[in-house]
Amino acid sequence: MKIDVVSIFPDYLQPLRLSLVGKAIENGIVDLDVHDLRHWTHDRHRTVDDTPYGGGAGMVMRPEPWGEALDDLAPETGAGTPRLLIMTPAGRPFSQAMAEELAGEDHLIFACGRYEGVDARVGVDAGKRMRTDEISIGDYVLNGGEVASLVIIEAVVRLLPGVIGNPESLTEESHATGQDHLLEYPIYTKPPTWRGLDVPEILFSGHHAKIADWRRQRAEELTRERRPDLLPPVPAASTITIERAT
Ligand code: 6GU
Repeated sequence: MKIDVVSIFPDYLQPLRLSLVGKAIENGIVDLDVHDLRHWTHDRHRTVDDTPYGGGAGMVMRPEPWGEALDDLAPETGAGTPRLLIMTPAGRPFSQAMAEELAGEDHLIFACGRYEGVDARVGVDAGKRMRTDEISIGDYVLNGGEVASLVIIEAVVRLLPGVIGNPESLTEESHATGQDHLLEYPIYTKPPTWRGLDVPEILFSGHHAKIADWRRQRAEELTRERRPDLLPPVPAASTITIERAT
């Protein structure tokens, strides 16, 4: 998978060279290029931002450097166009389902906005040539899209074949699609007692069906408590008419 990231702070993406994603790059599973948006500026001050039309606080990223960057990174090739992801808190919410979808792509381009955001015409123009989405990683505001692109790249790359040693760990975890959308059950390792806290007895039983039942129950409890929004909707109680003798 080819991944291009465009940012005015390329160093923000350095953590991708570490750990699992770093190894995927070393192994050639991922070809990552981080680009400085200022490379596509032409003035002495390498300007990327300006004041918003219509007034208001903060600065907006000018469209020209973005347009040129995307022209260079997404050349017209016959073999499928890249997928462009514009990072913005106003985007569609990122999810595990989206990570799984993106893991099937050959080429992703991440556009990391800063300031109040990128001129709205950049996405419209890019959308004429490639599949373009504005994506948010949650309902809070970051200073820029760099950390959001780190999050998405990590979530996507770990799904690529050969990145995670034991592929079973991908299917069991929280939010994996096909897991009934439950949070993961609590897990334990040695020692059996630690600071007065015991590992639940059932886990020593060797009774796999009972353990599976217990885990399922704990997962449901945890989900009901923390993320009731993930549970299937409770069907409306059917209306029963009680007839009263007159
Ligand atoms: Cl993608 N960008 C910024 N700046 N803030 C965010 C975000 C993205 N997702 C959540 N908050």
